[in-house]
Amino acid sequence: MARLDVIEMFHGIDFPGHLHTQDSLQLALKFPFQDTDILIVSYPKSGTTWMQEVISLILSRGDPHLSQTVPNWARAPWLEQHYCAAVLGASSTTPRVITTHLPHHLLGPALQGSKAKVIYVSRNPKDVAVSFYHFHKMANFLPDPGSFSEFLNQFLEGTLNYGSWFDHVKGWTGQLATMKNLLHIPYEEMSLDLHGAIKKVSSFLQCSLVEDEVNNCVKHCSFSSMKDNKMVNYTLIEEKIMDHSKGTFMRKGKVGDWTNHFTEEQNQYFESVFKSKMQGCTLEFVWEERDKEKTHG
Ligand code: PPS
Repeated sequence: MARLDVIEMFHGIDFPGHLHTQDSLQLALKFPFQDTDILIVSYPKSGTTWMQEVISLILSRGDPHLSQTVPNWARAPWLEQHYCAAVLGASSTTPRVITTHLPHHLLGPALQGSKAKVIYVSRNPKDVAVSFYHFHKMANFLPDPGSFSEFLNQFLEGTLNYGSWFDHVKGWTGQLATMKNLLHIPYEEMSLDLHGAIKKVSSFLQCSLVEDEVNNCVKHCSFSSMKDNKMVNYTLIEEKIMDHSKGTFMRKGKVGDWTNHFTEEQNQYFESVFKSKMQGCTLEFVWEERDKEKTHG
């Protein structure tokens, strides 16, 4: 399914016509979750693939065999993409691991009453914007990003594919007080203490690991291991869909790369939009000391 120039507008949000159809999006909203399901939720470029790898490794108790032989999209398919039903139908593995970029206001009703375990991954939106910008250059199913400045404006307006980062983060993290089966893990926490993050996720999944198993998970989901793993670095995807001469999916894997892209003016504008859009959001994000100092005094 190429449909590289098709955009599917669904409930006011643009999705790439490559892999998304009106039917696949509609089906996702009525998905019959099982209580044993594990759902990874994120806005794009927030650490989705990393969490897919963390979970695969936790479930295999640190054994990398599956992660090194089965592509991430077949281990943890995107619920809203057209091949999801086929992937889930072909496997009888429990628990099922499913991924989604859908916002809570669309997917929330399908999860109502379900005990499926939901892991929400967030990331500093400035780093998300930078990562997404570079991804737009290589992903031929996404529009040409134009200049970084133009792209950043679209990010802040919420008009990019997959919608608004602000709505996404507010929508899902706003459920933390009431949804017992929801865990929020920031990318920065994984970056600062991957070992601790893996233990936190494994305990949430009620799959406790011994120290050696945790260490194996850490080893196989490090940036360098994943960068070399064809099953997660997207080099299996053909050139006309992802142009690998224009960038790499596993690009830098760093916290704070935004400082290499934002001008002071862009940073100030970003901060003002952030402040107004995140008003009323009580969640404290710990992104990075440098960022905190720079932007919050
Ligand atoms: S997508 O397209 O939405 O599935 O992208 P996603 O996986 O959410 O985000 C891709 C970014 O995550 C980085 N990444 C990692 N960083 C550190 N360690 C590990 N193991 C890791 N795996 C993926 C990846 O490099 C992208 O970030 P940038 O900043 O572009 O490097």
